[in-house]
Amino acid sequence: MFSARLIERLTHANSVAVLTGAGMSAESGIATFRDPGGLWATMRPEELASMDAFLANPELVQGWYRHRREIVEEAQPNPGHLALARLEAMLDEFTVITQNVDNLHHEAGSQNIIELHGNLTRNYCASCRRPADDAELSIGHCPICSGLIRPDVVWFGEMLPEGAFEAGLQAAVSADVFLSIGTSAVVYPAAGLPLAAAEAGVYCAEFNVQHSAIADRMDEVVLGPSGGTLPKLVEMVATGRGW
Ligand code: BJW
Repeated sequence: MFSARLIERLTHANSVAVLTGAGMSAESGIATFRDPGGLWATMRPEELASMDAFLANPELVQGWYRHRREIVEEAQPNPGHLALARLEAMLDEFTVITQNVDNLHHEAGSQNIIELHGNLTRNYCASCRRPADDAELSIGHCPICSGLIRPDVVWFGEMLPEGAFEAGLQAAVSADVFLSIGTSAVVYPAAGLPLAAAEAGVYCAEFNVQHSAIADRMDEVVLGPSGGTLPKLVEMVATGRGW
């Protein structure tokens, strides 16, 4: 399942960075985007996840995010999330760089998390940028300025949170090992992180149920649901490190 090289590298690593995508949370019951049956199997991304879509039909977009938020609030971290939190505890430096907006790395106990695409559990006013609560999202308008309330996520064409990509890039290129987990690696700039790590000579492994768009640039691909593969990997590393 894993190469001896990956286990060896992780057993002696000081610094590890991981990029996670929607597949990481699939086993928590949260739909991915681009898989069959995923969030975008029937809707085009630009129809929901862009400012143009929001302005064209704010109620549709607000309703879609309220629905996803309800699912996220019911969801629990899966064994893959817990395995990453366990691995972090063994290492000097560990960075979770996530494209996910579901808060499950936090709930699993991971400490050093960079959220590239925001967090679905927060909202703000698109006009005055004041943080907004759930009730305000339900009403749809800001009580102060009447602006539209939106989720604190990054839509297509929007900049990532200030400093997030730069911090992720620094973690990626300075790591001893980089893991790309449960992402199709088609959305940039996030997909540039494993590529930058590979370019910098960092040992890179992909964990996915199928090959991603950048699988051929990784040193190895571990096929299988990450809720199964990651706990096995971390158990072997823990044994090797005497944990
Ligand atoms: C499993 C599994 C299991 C299943 N175990 N695995 C360079 C080239 C081309 C385009 C661009 C470029 N640079 C920028 C762009 C434009 C654009 C972009 O990338 N477009 C491409 C899609 C063509 N990027 C942007 O617009 C970004 N902003 C930006 O670049 O700002 C600068 C700028 C500003 C202004 C003008 C121009 C530039 C922002 C991107 C924001 C993405 N936002 C979303 C929505 C977030 C909110 C929400 O949740 O609704 O983020 S899109 C969506 O895709 C979401 C995800 O985080 C992201 C990535 O998806 P992910 O996580 O990879 O999911 P899937 O479904 O694609 O894949 C799941 C994987 O899991 C699959 O591989 C499965 O096999 C696997 N899997 N079960 C392990 N159990």
